[in-house]
Amino acid sequence: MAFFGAALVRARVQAMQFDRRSPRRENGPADSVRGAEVLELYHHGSSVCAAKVRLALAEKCVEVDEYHYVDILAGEQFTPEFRAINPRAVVPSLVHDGRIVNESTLICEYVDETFDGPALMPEDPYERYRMRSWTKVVDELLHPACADVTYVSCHRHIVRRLSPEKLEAYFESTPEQSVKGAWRQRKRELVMLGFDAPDIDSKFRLYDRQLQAMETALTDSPWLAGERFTLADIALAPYVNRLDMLGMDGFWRDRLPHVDHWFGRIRNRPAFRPNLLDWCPDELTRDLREYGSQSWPQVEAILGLA
Ligand SMILES: N[C@@H](CCC(=O)N[C@@H](CS)C(=O)NCC(=O)O)C(=O)O
Repeated sequence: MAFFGAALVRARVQAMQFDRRSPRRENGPADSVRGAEVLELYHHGSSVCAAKVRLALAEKCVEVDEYHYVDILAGEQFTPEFRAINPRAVVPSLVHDGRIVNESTLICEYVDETFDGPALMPEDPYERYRMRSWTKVVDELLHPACADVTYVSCHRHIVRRLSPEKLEAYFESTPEQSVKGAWRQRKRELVMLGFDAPDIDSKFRLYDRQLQAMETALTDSPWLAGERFTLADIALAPYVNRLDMLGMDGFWRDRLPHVDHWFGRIRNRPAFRPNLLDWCPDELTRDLREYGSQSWPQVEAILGLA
């Protein structure tokens, strides 16, 4: 990761011409608990990692001063300006008074440690370990699987609306180390081959196993890391919501009652709708639902539910 002087970064950030679209923006908390410093978030409407950070900020009652919408399905993440902030060309990035904070899990911890507001990490070291076991599994396993699941079920149809030249540029601009290792090649496979992409079934099964692990944990306690709502719940919420937005709640409905109940409680939190649904533009919400529902019979077959 590149580090820059705060002044240089501030100048670069100010020079950037990111579109500040804010579909139906109503970011929950009315009162900021911060001082005068400036908080900026680079994000996208269907990014699970960005949704995680928006949720953490809202649960913490921290208000963002400037949202920069980076359309990752149109290639806006590949500009030199954005790569100066996020060298892997991925959202989200938080810029706090000119200081860049990347990696969604680290951003969430940074937010919790930096600002006042409800604590999102347990005090007790063992409980904190339990919380981090979930955020680690998201980073290492669930997020890479989710990228495949999302692309093959929906996003491949969206990026294929690009002209052949733009699609080629979209593939070639993707850094090798991006969403995960070898993402440039994998993205191309997922877009061009769909459900015939090598090893795609295993990604849906991995997702399913993680939901089952959640079911086991939630049998013993109301929240993933124990008695309290923590960054573990915040980390998993966008991934369950992703399946829900794809019309794939069959992953857990009538199968995993504790996950169902947990997600119902997550959905009822005031921060949920503004941060996990409303930032997704209507057309993208429709695409996720329609393409996802069309893919569901294949997913059911992969999971052995059909
Ligand atoms: N490890 C990173 C992963 C971020 C990531 O994968 N972001 C996705 C959206 S959820 C992205 O920007 N993708 C851009 C692309 O596919 O080119 C984090 O947790 O922040």
